[in-house]
Amino acid sequence: KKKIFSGVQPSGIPTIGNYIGAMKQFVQRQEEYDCTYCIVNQHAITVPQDPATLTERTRGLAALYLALGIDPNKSTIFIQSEVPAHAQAAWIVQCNTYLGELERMTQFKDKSSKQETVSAGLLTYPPLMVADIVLYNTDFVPVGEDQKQHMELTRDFVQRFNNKYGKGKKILSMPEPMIPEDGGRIMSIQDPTSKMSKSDKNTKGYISLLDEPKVIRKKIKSAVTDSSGIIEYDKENKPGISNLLTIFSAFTDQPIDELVNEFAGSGYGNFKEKLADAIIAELEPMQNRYYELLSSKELDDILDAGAKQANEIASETLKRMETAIGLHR
Ligand code: AQP
Repeated sequence: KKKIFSGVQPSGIPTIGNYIGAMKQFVQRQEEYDCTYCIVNQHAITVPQDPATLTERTRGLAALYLALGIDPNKSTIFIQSEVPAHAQAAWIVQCNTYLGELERMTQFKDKSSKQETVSAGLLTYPPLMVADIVLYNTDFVPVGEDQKQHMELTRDFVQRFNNKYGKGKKILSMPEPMIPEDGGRIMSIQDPTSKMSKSDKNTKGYISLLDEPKVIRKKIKSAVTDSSGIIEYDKENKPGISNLLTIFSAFTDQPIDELVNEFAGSGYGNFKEKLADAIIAELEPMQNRYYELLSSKELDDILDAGAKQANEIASETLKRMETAIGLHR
């Protein structure tokens, strides 16, 4: 089986953007691929986090992975900081990545412009991501569009590392991103020109996977549209309604054109009500499972087993990297 690796940061409660862009695929791919899913808590600390909240969200994200349908008998689920090879490999990656490459990353530019002080870790976030991916001999990485540039950096690194240290042999596998055709970039429902983000200060801009049904209805009702009242897909001129159509399509698996036909002549009010129904129908049963799992011992057992499995594979790859560059006796 080909190998998949991906992760989500416990920097907030995941949104329907994280779900549509990445997490939904985590579940769908596990039959066909050998999957490893990480809770990337070391990535989360590249921006300030409250320690207690971070701990709580880390456990919460693990419960959410399971509640969404990731099956620990098929896939490995673990917490990044419980596998030391990530930080160790990241150092090797940093020493083989150029400052200019990192300073060019749009996520670094975006996120650093929003911080009062910028940690060195925010700049070296992509090398840690490279380490995450290469440690598991990954073939495919299901991610949203915002990670495309980091994936290109990962591929450049793998090629460079293999060329420089491989002596004709392949040390690391070359990974490829898996980005959904529609839904790779879900926009804020308050400002459809900016990306929906779980750490957005304006909580009305996103729908979190744990929002209660009545909150979901309220947020969808107040989602920004336009004054024309016509439901059509036109990303440029009607970004608000186009974003809602993309979300609708992701939650019902109905193609966008079909939805446009179905809602022709219907007002935005009715459309939004049906959209909220579709989101709630998918999220509500998942939320019930989440609350059952959150305080269970089963969750700890799964995370312990996951860390053990991940450690085995990751330390093997790390050894290979260290040996290749001369970090051994
Ligand atoms: N708006 C989005 N649409 C589609 N996919 C998205 N992803 C993020 N936002 C969208 C994808 O979700 C996965 C997990 O993201 P992450 O936790 O690694 O961090 P991020 O990309 O920085 O996402 P956020 O929600 O914006 O988090 P914060 O606010 O903490 O920075 C990734 O595959 C990502 O592409």
